[in-house]
Amino acid sequence: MNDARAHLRDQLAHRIPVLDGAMGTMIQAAGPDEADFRGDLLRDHPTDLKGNNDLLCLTRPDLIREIHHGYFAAGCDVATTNTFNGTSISQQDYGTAHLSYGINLAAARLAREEAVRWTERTPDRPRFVAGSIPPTNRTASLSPDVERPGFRNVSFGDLATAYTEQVRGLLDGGADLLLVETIFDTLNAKAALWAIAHELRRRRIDVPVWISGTITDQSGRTLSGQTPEAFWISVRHADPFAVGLNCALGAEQLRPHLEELARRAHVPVSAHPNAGLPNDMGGYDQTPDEMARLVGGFARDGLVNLVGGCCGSTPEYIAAIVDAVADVAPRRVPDPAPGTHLSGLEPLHIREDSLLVNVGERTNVAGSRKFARLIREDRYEEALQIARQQVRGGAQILDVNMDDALLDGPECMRRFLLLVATEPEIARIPVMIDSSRWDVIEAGLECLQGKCVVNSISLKEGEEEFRRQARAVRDHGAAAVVMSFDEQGQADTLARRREIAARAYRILVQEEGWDPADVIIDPNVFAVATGLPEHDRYALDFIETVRWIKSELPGALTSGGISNLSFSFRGNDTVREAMHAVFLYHAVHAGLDLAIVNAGRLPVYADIDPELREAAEDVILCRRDDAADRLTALAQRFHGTARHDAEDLAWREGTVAARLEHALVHGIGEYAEQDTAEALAELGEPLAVIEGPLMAGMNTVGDLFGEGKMFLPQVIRSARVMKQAVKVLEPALLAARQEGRSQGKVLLATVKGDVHDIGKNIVGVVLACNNYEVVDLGVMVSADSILETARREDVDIVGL
Ligand code: THG
Repeated sequence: MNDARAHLRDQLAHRIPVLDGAMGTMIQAAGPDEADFRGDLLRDHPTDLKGNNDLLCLTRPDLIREIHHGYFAAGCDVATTNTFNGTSISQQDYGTAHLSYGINLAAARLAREEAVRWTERTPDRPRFVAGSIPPTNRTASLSPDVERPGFRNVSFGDLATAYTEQVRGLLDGGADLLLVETIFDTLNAKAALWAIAHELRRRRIDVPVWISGTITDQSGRTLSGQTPEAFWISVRHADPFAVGLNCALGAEQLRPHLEELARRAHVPVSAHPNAGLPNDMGGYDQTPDEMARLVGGFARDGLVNLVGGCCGSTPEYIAAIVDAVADVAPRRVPDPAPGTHLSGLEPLHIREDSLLVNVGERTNVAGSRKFARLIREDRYEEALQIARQQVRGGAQILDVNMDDALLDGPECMRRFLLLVATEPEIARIPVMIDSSRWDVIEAGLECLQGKCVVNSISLKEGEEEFRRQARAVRDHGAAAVVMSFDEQGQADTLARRREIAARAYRILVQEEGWDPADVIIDPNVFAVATGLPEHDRYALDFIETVRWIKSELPGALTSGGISNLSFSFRGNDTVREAMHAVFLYHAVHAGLDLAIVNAGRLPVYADIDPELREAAEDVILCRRDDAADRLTALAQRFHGTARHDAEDLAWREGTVAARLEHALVHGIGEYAEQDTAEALAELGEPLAVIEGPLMAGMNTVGDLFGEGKMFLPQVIRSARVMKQAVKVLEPALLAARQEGRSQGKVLLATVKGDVHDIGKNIVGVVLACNNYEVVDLGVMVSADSILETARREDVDIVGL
């Protein structure tokens, strides 16, 4: 076992080790100037480097070493490296991406040297180095452009490449642990975890991985919209040595989220909050004693196994925290919760006593003519509507399939899933990536922050390929459907189905170390009542295989694509749905866990016409030789009673103001234009529409966000609807504005390092509507360019 792991494990059994405090705060206090940041190395670098703290590892190593020294002297056990902007992605902003490896190498060496020195002084208390692996300044799950929700400025692949380089530097420099921290987007973290797993495997070494997320607002969610528990489910495949929360909120506000994590995580839990919330000047007012009292409270209440500080904390704070937790027993680490745990933005638990899990089938180009047409015609927004229908119809997992010879499968999968990620109502639930093509599955895996299901892998191409795919699925932290296929073809008898299920289970669970709860076996649902007698036992054998799997392959789940069953009755939905209901009734009794179905279109077994039910049952349970003929005959009578699922449009009945508010709060764009036009006709004046119903709606959104009842991805949708509405008003606004006198000139910009401009854009519109002249410099704007423009344009106000 790795030394750090063994030592920390011993320590964790009886005390609460302490991590250091903020690096940035200490650097800021030391006040290095531009020349310090440049050193000799970057004397002639073309852009400003001040603020690129990580560079100081190369150009002012003495300063960084001194900071580590200060924290060890304060009594911490673990130092974090000065690498919070250490990926090539973050370094790009400064034109120093090529220095990433060297920065990380130097950073780990510096911390290591200091740790060794302190370990020599206090051999009974060895000190360790955690390589800090940051979120970077981009998010793989969110679009930086409100109007293009499917757009991303960074991909999983970009992140994995950058993280690999960082991890190499940190490991070569002697980091004992790898700390993936301040995670605001779990997809970024998953790319880091993927890179770490690959690098450690390549080196054949064991290094403990520590994962720490961040909750940035009152919604109690990560920036990309996950609850703490969904976050934990999404990263637990990395088998972390500890998981925790850090940064953003101070200790007081972090507490409820920490409690949720501590209840769920079966590994040690850490907390290194900020020293309270920043004040108006960006400083921190909480005193070391106050922070230590709160963090000590976490410890006394059994919530944590490791603590430390984030922004605003200094050696004084850490010394106080070391004191506060010195004699407190660590949190008792619970056993893992039994069952299968998946996640979208929210968790999905499948336990032994769970009801059947409903997997929505219609987002499948092979399973819905309408979905196929929308994808082919590039109408993704409308295709999303089908996903929404599945969710509203009760789907708990969404099956997505883009297998069509005429489509670019990986690209369609990527585009659709990236759009799904921006629809909180849909992204709430986990995705099932349905494809027989590995490149499509991989494209899907790289787009999902939650723990998804791969549908499917099989022994079709032999054991080696099966193992290869299984490992890749696991590296991405997904569960997998295993189809009952092997080198000889698909299993269509009870014996063959059992044989393949047992073999796949043995390979995955006994040989590859899979948690059986991540193995979902599909014994093949085939069409029955086809007219061929050799198909008669298909349904019954499926049900019997399910029963056998549930008793003989402990922990594994079972699944099936139910609509396949009734292909011979295509066009007759009444008969098909009756067959599905009867089949599910028996399969669920046998232990079926998941069913891929048209969510919302399953009749209740007891509601089916008794005559039809009996005929369907005869077919499914293979009870008589003429069962198929009898059902076919009966089908004529039950033909064509198709219903259609109407959306709940009651909200359309309200006043125009109420409708606009509803659309803003729920992020529904479809009617925004028509309702805004109606409001304009009613109120006569574009400004009245903005200041009246639109602002009222946005205020409600603001209130809900403030109360933690909405989270960022939902607010982004509201902002999109707002934009749609404002666009309708723009011509009238411009006409109106020419009449009024300018109230003044305002420069607006989103500062360098940030691409999120929702707030700025709304402020810009509102100001423009109030006859201010707005100069909008866009996003990622440098201080120089802001100052230069402010002077040149002679503005009255600068808003950043
Ligand atoms: N096992 C696993 N995955 C699967 C299947 C399975 N994925 C695909 C499929 N089978 C399950 N999904 C569907 C989706 C739709 C239909 C059948 C199975 C279906 N569609 C109508 C039809 O073809 O008649 C479409 C009608 C329309 O176009 O509106 O029946 O078994 N692991």
